[in-house]
Amino acid sequence: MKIRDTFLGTKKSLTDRIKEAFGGAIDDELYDNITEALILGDIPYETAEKIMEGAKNSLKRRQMSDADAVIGAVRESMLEIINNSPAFGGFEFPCILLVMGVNGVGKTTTIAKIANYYQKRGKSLMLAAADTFRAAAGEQLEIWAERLNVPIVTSVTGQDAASVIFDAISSAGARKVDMLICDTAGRLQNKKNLMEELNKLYRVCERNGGAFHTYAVIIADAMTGRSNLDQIEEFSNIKKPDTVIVTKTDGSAKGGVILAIADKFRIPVSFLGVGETPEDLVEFDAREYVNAII
Ligand SMILES: Nc1nc2c(ncn2[C@@H]2O[C@H](COP(=O)(O)OP(=O)(O)O)[C@@H](O)[C@H]2O)c(=O)[nH]1
Ligand SMILES: [Mg+2]
Repeated sequence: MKIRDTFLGTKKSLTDRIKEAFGGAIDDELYDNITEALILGDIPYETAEKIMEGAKNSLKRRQMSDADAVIGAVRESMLEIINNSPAFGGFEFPCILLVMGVNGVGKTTTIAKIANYYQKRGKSLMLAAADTFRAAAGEQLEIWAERLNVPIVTSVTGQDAASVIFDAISSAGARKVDMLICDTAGRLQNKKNLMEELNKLYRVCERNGGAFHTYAVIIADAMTGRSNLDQIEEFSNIKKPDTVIVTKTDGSAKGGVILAIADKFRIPVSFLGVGETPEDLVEFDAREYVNAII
């Protein structure tokens, strides 16, 4: 699957709405209509306004006034917002990825995808099952590890996640693996505990990682749209994530959450999840993404 085949719902609705709203004149009504369409595509109001400001300016400058010009201007303005936010520069090896995100967003599946991606590029991998809260979470990761033929440090439900990660780091160091990917819990008894726990896990990685670079990777589910932003904000309070991976872009998801991440948090998006198998991961590309949504 290619990025251009993602977010198809957004593309149709945005493009159609702009064409429908276009009565021949570029006026405030048209701008309002487009802003509304952007918001319906999961773009926060302030970001939508920013996009429209940029689009208005470029249309004025170039004195263009047809529907395609409007679409082009909106597209360029979106691209500018993403390009103003830092781009993902890749992981430095050896590294530890601490993968965080609410239950069900696709953490465990994405770990299999990342492992597959880097394995294909000649890197040695190891996994750590540090989601010890949810029963069966560890087994799910073990199944992936077996299929991908990647070593895993397993755990039992209720085990201290920090001790799992601690063991995994020593094992990864001894085997000299290039990348250790740690799964974490998406839910604990309460929110405050979860944030404290993740903070602790991050510190365990930093303190004991030695030569390993530690990256906080947050997984966001495109299907849940803007409600992801609250999660990212909360995680940012403990540690600003180094990168976001957006999953489930293959369904009827709206694409706006990526613009929101760029505009509000300035966290680079590295990959998009485009399905349920380990192969279903594509590198994020700003222009392809913008072309996919409008
Ligand atoms: N369509 C689609 N489904 C996905 C994607 N990523 C994960 N899933 C599905 O989402 C569900 C939850 O994934 P899981 O990895 O268990 O989430 P976790 O609770 O965050 O670890 C599973 O059914 C996955 O197959 C994706 O990119 N596209
Ligand atoms: Mg999981």
